[in-house]
Amino acid sequence: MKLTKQDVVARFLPATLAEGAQAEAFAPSNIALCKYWGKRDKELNLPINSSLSVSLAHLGSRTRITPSDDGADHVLLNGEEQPLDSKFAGKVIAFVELFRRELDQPLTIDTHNNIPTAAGLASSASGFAALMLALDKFYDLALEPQLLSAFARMGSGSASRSIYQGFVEWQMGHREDGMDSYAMPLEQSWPELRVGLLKVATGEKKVDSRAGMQRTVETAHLYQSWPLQAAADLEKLTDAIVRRDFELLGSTAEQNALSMHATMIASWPPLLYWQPDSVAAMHQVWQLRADGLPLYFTMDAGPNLKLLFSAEHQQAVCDAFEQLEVVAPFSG
Ligand code: 2P0
Repeated sequence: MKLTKQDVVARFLPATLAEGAQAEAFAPSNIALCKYWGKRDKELNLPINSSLSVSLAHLGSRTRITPSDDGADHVLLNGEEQPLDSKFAGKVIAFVELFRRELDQPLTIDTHNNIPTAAGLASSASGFAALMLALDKFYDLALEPQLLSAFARMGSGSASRSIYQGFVEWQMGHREDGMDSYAMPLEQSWPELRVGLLKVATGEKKVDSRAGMQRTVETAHLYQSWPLQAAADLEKLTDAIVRRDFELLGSTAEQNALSMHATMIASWPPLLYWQPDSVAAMHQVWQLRADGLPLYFTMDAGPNLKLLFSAEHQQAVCDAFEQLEVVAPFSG
């Protein structure tokens, strides 16, 4: 029988928890330089490949948990109450239930994302990481970071990486219960590194990451090459970070993203997250690079680009791309 999230989490918790008073936690968004794409276990969000990301410092989610005084759960997002039968509230409550179990304590879960909505960034990574960190405090669990990461992963795979700031590697692991599939921070920092969030289009995407990666794994023959590509890229990125080799970092991240998109395009029905403006922006990056600007991009399951460059080139990059939101991941 397949293990469920409930089975796995229960093993690490006391039989019953004490009711909590209140707790609040923040977790950053993250951008993968080596992407997570494809699962070997959908229930536990166990990946087919290891991945590596950089967290976005102050951009992310802040979640507050308080006891609710009217006998019912409440889920708020950016100050607005979400119906309990909505997709968002359903996911939040299902995750809370992994910990609350038979405790009869209704809660208010209040999440604020400060990710610029204009940047079209996904917020499930920071959202589940912040929720996990808040639950850890609320129930006074004092879990180790590796457990926090493994549990956050069950909410959303990429949330495993949002437990930490800086460069983060999520090792795929091999165990059936997934407890060796968690993220760890790298010790290296890179103060001059900049990530530029370039908005191409906003609005809900038609196929979310979860469905998109499943379709790719099931229908794209090209996907067979992905785990090899990801493993080689992860090694190159680690080397680039250790040596602070920006060209190696940028070129590897860009090729990794385009390789992931190639597997998406080779799916059936095809998955093309790009808009015409995404392609135009890619050509603009390539032209600027040909003209001598060290500038690279990465892209996720959406039309927007994330630009990678060094602080010394920020002015030139901002001149080329108006309204770029620039993040310094190692600023603090
Ligand atoms: C990543 N993405 O590594 C990749 C690149 C999107 C493209 O992680 O099903 O929202 O919740 O585990 O974590 C988005 O996938 O998917 C993602 P689930 P998740 O950042």
